[in-house]
Amino acid sequence: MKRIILALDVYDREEAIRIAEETKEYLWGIKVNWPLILGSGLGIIGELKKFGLPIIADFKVADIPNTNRLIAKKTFEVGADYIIAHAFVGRDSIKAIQEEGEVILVVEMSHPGAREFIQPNTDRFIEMANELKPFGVIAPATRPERVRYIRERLNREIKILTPGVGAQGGSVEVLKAGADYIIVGRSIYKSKNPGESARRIAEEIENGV
Ligand code: OMP
Repeated sequence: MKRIILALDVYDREEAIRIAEETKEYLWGIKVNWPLILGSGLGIIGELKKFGLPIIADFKVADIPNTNRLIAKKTFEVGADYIIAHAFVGRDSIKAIQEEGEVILVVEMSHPGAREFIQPNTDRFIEMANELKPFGVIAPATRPERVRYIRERLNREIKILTPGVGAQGGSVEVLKAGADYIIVGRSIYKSKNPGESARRIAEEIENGV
């Protein structure tokens, strides 16, 4: 089973397409964030769809229900399969996105600052996820013990996607803590040979997890 999601955080359209082409055989999916959208336009989502992999629009949506709905509608229209949303805006805002398509909910982030406001509320975000049943949740590969904690409390059918592998200090070991997928950006797209870097990570997963 493929378990790598490429975080394609480059600005340039040609570079993004080249990296996707070189790495696609090792990926479960491709995650598109603001840097790529701002650099290449929303149409890049449709272009990346031709690789046949799920596309996650990482827009970290965090607005009132109506604005969340408008953002989600357009994002799914152009071909995204999933959209990442912040939980702290409340159930009504998340339900509005779910009326348009599949959500991935942020329950805890990977950076140190996540300890300030997000981590103290993770239990409540997990509860919310169990109730709203999104496709998956975001949890930190930088803190495998937190991924284990979240896995123990989250309904089995909800996937855990973990960013923070490589550049942020996390490793593929997080899969043993209960993550379903790892999200990897810089370790792949900044390397001299993205295809080879993705292959190595896939091999590490196959050998060790
Ligand atoms: P690298 O640190 O370069 O591997 O990239 C990680 C990717 O995951 C980036 O696109 C981040 O925006 C994203 N991310 C995090 O790093 N931490 C989080 O807590 C959540 C995300 C995310 O939602 O994907």
